[in-house]
Amino acid sequence: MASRKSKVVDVHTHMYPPEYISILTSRSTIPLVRTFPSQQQDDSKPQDPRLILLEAEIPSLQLALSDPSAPIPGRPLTSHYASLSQKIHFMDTHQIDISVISLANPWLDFLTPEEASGPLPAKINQDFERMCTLHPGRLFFFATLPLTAPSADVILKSIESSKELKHCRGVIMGTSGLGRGLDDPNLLPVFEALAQHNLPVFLHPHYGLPNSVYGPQQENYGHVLPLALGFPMETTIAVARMYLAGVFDAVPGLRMILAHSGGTLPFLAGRIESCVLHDGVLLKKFKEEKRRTVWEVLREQVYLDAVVYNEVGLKAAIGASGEDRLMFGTDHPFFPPLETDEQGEWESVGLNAQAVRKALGEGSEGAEGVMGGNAVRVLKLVEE
Ligand code: 5CU
Repeated sequence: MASRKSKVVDVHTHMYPPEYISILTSRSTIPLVRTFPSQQQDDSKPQDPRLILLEAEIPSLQLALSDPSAPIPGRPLTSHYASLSQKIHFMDTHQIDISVISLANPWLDFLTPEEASGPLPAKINQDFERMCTLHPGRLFFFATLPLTAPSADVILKSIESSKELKHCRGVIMGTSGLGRGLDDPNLLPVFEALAQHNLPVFLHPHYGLPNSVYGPQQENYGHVLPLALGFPMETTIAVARMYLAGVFDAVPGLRMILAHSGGTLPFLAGRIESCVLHDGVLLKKFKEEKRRTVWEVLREQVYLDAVVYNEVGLKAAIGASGEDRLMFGTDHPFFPPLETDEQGEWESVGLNAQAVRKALGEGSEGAEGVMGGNAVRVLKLVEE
C-alpha cells in the first residue's frame, strides 16, 4: 500500500477466540469445525480442520460425511482465525495501523436461550477487550450481543457492560435480530439503548438467500453465489425492511455501518424509492409521517464499509452515502490468497485498497478519509 498522511484503519476484520472455536468443534450441526478422514492421506504435516458455517454448505457437508471421496466442505480453519499475533502480523504486512476487530458470523445467534443468558457472551466480549489491551492504540472492537436470550433485559445489560469496556466502539449484529429480522418492533429497545450509548451497529450478513435460488447445479459453483450475491442481498433486504418499518425514524440516534458497502443498497435505493412512490398504501402512510427518502437515511444514519473489491461498486457507495461515510475493510481472515503465501500480501486487501485509489484518486482527501480518517473520526479510535 502507498504511504499515507493519516492512519489506515480496517473496520471489517474478524476473529474467533479459542473458546468460541472449542464450541464450534463440539457441534454436529452448522456452524461447526471438524476434520474429515480424507484430509490425512499421508504422513505430511497435519491439515487444518474445516470451518463450516453457511446453510449453502450443508449439501457438501452431508455428501462428505456419507462419501469419503467427496470434496472436503467449508474452508480451512487456519491460525488466522484465532491467533492475535497472526492478526498483528497481517496488519503489519498490509500497513494497517488500527483494526476494529469483531467476532465473525454467526456470532452468538445459535446459542440456546439458556446459553445466551449464561456467562459466555460477556466472556467473549472481555476476551476481545483483553486482546485490545495487549496492543494499545492498534486494536478496538465491536462487541457481540446475546440476541437469543429469553428476555430483552439480558441484551440491554450486555449493551451496558460492553459500553464499560474501554476499547468497545459498537456492536456487530446479523440480520436475524431477535429471530424475526431487524424490523421487529421488539428490537426497538435494543436499538434505542445502542443509540443512547453511542454504539453503532456493524451489520453483517450470514444467512444469505434460500439454497433453492442457487439451482440444481449449485454444487459446481463453489462459494460464489452465496457469498458474492446471497450475502449482499441479505443485507439489502434487512435494511430495506428497517426503512419500510420506520426504524430509522423511530430511533434517530441509531447509526449503522453496513458490511460490503451496503450490499446492493447504493445501486437499488432508487428502485426502492420508486416502488414506494408507486405503492398507494405506503405513499399515503409515508405522506402522513413526513417520510425521509432512502437517500436521506443513507446520508444521515448509515455508514458503509469499502469491502466491495472494485471501484465501480465503490463509486455507487460513495454516491449514496458520501465519501466521508465510507470506511476501509479487509474481511480478514476470510478470502486468503490461494496461490501465494498467506503470510504475505493478500490479493483481496489489495483489491479493496486499489478500488479506493481508483474511485477517489491516490492520496486525495477523500481516499485518506476512506482508508482511515473517517473511521478514526466516527468511531473515536484514540487510545485514552
Ligand atoms: O467465506 C465466508 O463464508 C465468509 C463468511 O462467512 N463471513 C465473512 O465475513 N466473510 C466470508
